[in-house]
Amino acid sequence: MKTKSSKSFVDDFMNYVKSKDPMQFEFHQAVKEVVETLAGYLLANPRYLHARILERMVEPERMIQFRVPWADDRGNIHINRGYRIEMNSAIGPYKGGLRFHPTVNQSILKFLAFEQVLKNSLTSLPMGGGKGGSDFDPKGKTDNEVMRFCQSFMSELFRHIGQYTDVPAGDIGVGGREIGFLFGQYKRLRNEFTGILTGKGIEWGGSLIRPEATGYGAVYFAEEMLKTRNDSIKGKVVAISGSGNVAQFAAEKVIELGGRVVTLSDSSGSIYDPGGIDTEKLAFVKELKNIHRGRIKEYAEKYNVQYLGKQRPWSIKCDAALPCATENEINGEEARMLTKNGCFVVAEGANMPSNYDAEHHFLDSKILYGPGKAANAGGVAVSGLEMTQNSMRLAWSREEVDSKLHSIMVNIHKMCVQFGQDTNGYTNYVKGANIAGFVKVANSMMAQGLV
Ligand code: NDP
Ligand code: 2IT
Repeated sequence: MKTKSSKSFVDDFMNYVKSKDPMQFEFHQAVKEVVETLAGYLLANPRYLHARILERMVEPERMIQFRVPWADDRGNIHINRGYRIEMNSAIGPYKGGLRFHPTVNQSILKFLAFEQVLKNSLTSLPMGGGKGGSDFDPKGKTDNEVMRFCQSFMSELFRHIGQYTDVPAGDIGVGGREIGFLFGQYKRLRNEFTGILTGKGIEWGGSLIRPEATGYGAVYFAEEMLKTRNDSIKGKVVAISGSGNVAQFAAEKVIELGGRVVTLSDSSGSIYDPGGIDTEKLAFVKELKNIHRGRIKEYAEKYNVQYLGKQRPWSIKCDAALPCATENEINGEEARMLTKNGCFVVAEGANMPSNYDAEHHFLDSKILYGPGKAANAGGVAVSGLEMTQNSMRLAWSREEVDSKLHSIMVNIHKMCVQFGQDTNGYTNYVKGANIAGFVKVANSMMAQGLV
């Protein structure tokens, strides 16, 4: 094979990916990041090129798309689209969340599934990668409507999943309530009580710490990055976006470790509480979001703090930023604002929250930048631990699961340093995570023949 430069390798590969699916912009973005950081490694290890491993990895093993008809409380009929992308099963059954959000389409799910493959590999647990969901919008729906939707969704999905095949979980718009309805329908159709979903309730096969795991894990990862500079979260001013599952428990862990959380947000705007969100205020947020399903603006009204309507929280001065809402929620300009205001740690609770410019700005600024597939891997890691407990038919204590989660995050950090540290001592965690995640999957694919 003739020698290519990294740049032309990336260009050729991206042209190949784009020619197949020209409109899948989020998928292109996720693949480009990986290919850019892997190019040097691949050119130095041509066996992966000969085997065309990367070309295989960007092609889902299987994609399922299906009709999800359901009736609202007034009897009106709605039709949504359901999906499951079974991306890669080289190291274990497909594993990854389900997202219910109006923006869900093939591009979003393929980007998430592609990230998931490398993320799951980083956890060191035997999980392949997948992602699914629907363009159904749970906002404003009654519990009964959500239940009927979930039952209809599972009435097709059940034939594609299984404890040894594909094990979905939650993501945006899919939390404990939805997992319950989905599990109930699966059990009814199959007449089988097995661990086919994670994020289940504690009384029926769930794991302690799974709800906390993504947020806690992101903060453990931030702590590990800070340790490399003899620093810690204690005393740091932290801006968090989102106010859902990941944001709530990231905030909880920051508070516990002595940091000051000054922002939260939802898709309507952000709140700025300069004094810091304490445990009591966080309990209000959890009730507001998980039970009343209200808007974050109500926090500003209750505690008389500033509400930044239609704005993201990145204009607020902070030491650390934890984006925990959604993809591309930090653009280049916002990234520059963050670092200009002194932010030097970014740990991504969300998947791909920094756009291409933002990510490159963080790396060029040599701040501590932990990309989603490393920093938010705690959620799927504890899902893996939930699968283990289900297989063993026993349940571990809170302390046991938390300590395993902590070790997994420390280990992911270590692997990122191993593969991502440059000769000047700066760790490019993006490069580290991508190479470390890739190697295990690629070697497994090579060992399994042309699959
Ligand atoms: P939730 O549905 O619990 O919360 C999502 C939060 O993000 C809400 O505050 C929501 O606001 C906000 N949000 C969603 N979409 C948008 C948007 N387009 N623009 C602005 N704000 C938005 O989801 P999670 O907390 O579970 O997920 C958050 C992120 O973390 C996602 O990127 C997800 O992929 C990632 N993640 C989740 C894991 C998990 O275990 N749950 C594991 C690893 C990563 P609103 O209510 O107004 O929509
Ligand atoms: O993006 C993710 O890692 C998740 N939404 C969690 C997946 C899982 O299977 O727990």
